[in-house]
Amino acid sequence: MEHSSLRRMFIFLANVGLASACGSPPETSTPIECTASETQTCTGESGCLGYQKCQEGGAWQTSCVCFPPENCQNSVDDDNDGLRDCDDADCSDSICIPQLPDAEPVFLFYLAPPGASEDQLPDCPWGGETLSVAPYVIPPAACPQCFCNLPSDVKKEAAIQFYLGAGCTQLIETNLATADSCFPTSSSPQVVSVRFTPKVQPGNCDLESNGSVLRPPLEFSSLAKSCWFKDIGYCQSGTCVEPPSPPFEICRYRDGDVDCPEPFTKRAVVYNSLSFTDTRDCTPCSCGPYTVNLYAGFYTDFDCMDSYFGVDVDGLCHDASGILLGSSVIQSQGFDCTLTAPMPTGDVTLPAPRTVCCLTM
Ligand SMILES: [Ca+2]
Ligand SMILES: [Ca+2]
Repeated sequence: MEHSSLRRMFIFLANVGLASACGSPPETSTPIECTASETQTCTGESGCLGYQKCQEGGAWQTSCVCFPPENCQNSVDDDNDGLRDCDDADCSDSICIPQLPDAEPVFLFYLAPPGASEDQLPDCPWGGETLSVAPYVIPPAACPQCFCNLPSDVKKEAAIQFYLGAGCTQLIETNLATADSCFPTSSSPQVVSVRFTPKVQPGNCDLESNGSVLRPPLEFSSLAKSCWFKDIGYCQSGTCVEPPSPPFEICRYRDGDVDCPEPFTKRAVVYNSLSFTDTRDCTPCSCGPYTVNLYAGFYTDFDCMDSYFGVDVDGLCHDASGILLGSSVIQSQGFDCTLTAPMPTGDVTLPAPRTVCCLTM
């Protein structure tokens, strides 16, 4: 290659290098406006307060998305004006329930008038429970009725003794007579005194018991309904809720039977109706030994037809002088028995009380 040709090539290459260093204009590129995940507020087409997100490539969204209206029961500043729920003027229809120390969250409460039954209570809009309101009375168990009966197989008999002398002297005849059967007297008419001694086998009465132990329901001042709020919001001084629909009020619980400080001036002490422990019962009833009361009737004939006179079958000596004795009958006139009646025992244990503190509105 000639020297001049080498020189032209060098100049060409030098020019190419110069052109690439500063000769051609730069390509057009989008300016970086934002970084990913960044958002900014903006004004939407309707004039609403909204936001734009940073797109890939570092440019803001062209459209402005309006913030949602303030939801007053979600503890979020939905419309991004710096105020949450009840603290936002958009929630003027909701109410801020102040805090109460040592209290549970707010709930809806309905105190029924005395005597109202459970099915007269209003339904909860969302869910809840039935409560029993103090003061209360715990009726004792109603015990079954008990009776003592003379056993049907008791033999009612008496020893009959006739005497020729007064004061039961000179015994002339001894017999064992069964109740309700006529017993002819062979010693008539010489008998001057008589002694009838009961001969009844000893034993206890039979027990008869009617019914079972009844446990009457507790008598409370009234019933109440407690309902949960579906959603509860925020306010700086407490809790943001929707106003209650009649007949409900807004209340808070405190454990125990305690005071309700201002402004919770309405108060009730309540118990969960399902948490009672009932140990009410009755002692057993029982019957003691029986005593049969026998009576002896005397007759002038031998067939117990013509009643004449009578004496108690008591083992004592009875005067029979001047009496024509033809026959006699032992008769039962009832019995005595000691009944040990059942006694109510046990009690009802209630769960720990809760105090309902309601806002006076
Ligand atoms: Ca909200
Ligand atoms: Ca707000």
